[in-house]
Amino acid sequence: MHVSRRTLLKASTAATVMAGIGAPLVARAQQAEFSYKFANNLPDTHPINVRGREMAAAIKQETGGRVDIQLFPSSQLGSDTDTLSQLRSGGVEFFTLSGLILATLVPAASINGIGFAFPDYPAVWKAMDGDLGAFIRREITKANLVVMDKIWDNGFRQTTSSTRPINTPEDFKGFKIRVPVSPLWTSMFKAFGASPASINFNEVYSALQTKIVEGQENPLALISTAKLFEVQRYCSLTNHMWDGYWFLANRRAWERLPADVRTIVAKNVNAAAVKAREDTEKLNAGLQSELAGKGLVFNQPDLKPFRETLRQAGFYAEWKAKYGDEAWSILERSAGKLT
Ligand code: X2X
Repeated sequence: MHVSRRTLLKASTAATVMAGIGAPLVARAQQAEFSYKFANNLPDTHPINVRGREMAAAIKQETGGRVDIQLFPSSQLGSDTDTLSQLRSGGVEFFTLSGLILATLVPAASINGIGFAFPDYPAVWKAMDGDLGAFIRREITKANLVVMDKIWDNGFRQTTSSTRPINTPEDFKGFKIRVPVSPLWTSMFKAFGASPASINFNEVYSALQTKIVEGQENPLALISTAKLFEVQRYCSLTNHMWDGYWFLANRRAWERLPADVRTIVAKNVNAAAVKAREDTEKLNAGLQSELAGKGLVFNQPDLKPFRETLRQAGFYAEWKAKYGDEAWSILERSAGKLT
């Protein structure tokens, strides 16, 4: 059972009243040597937070209570772009962030989000646990952040809307769609002729509810856990990109941990990432009927014309030039020929 510090303090205050001065020692003994914050933008019920809590408990136990990781789900410490600044300054020690948003700081980190690059999950894990992931992590390290080896799954992204389903690339024309704060996302939806608006995830529900935008795109696990189905009518299985979360650490906070403690933390974070991948993948595969039951109307568009539209708009050529030949050839080696 998890006992939060607040519960413990409350209990010890009560105990002090009843039993005198012995009890506060219990609270003092619980003060961890390293008390670190782990922030993310996901609902408490999302696999990343469920596995994240297990991970924190295992780390606390294996370090004999020296490391206490507190979770802050649902952007409680600020939007993604705010939290990235706090991570860099050291106000937040751990943060899971989409590589595509991290690209505002590390441009190469968005490369796995290139439209229609990966056909399926096996191709994703081969790339992200292989050369492509290693390349991205080197770039992240150059930006003076610490990154764990295993990326956490967000998933293949689907398009939802309150106004119309997306059946063909033409349906995107003029479509007011929320995208995360990331040049790649904006560029891709502009290539479709849509009107993308960059909005952090913590404002997405209300942006959809108040119809500031017509639609958004996210994996089914998030459409479900963030209850976006309450404010959307259609869900088009566009599978247009795969997106994942890098587990990042502030470098000074990481280096304050003794080497043996770092080993325990990294081992547990990576193990939790792998477990959360399985949970999220299952949710993304199995949620369609549940969401249909809640009123979302699904359609499966033919995806070939979408990729062709991007090609004709010069999207692949433009991003190949931005990432450079080396990065692009690593992507194509794992994902297949794109240009
Ligand atoms: O902001 C989003 O849409 C989300 C939750 O999928 C990401 O973190 C990229």
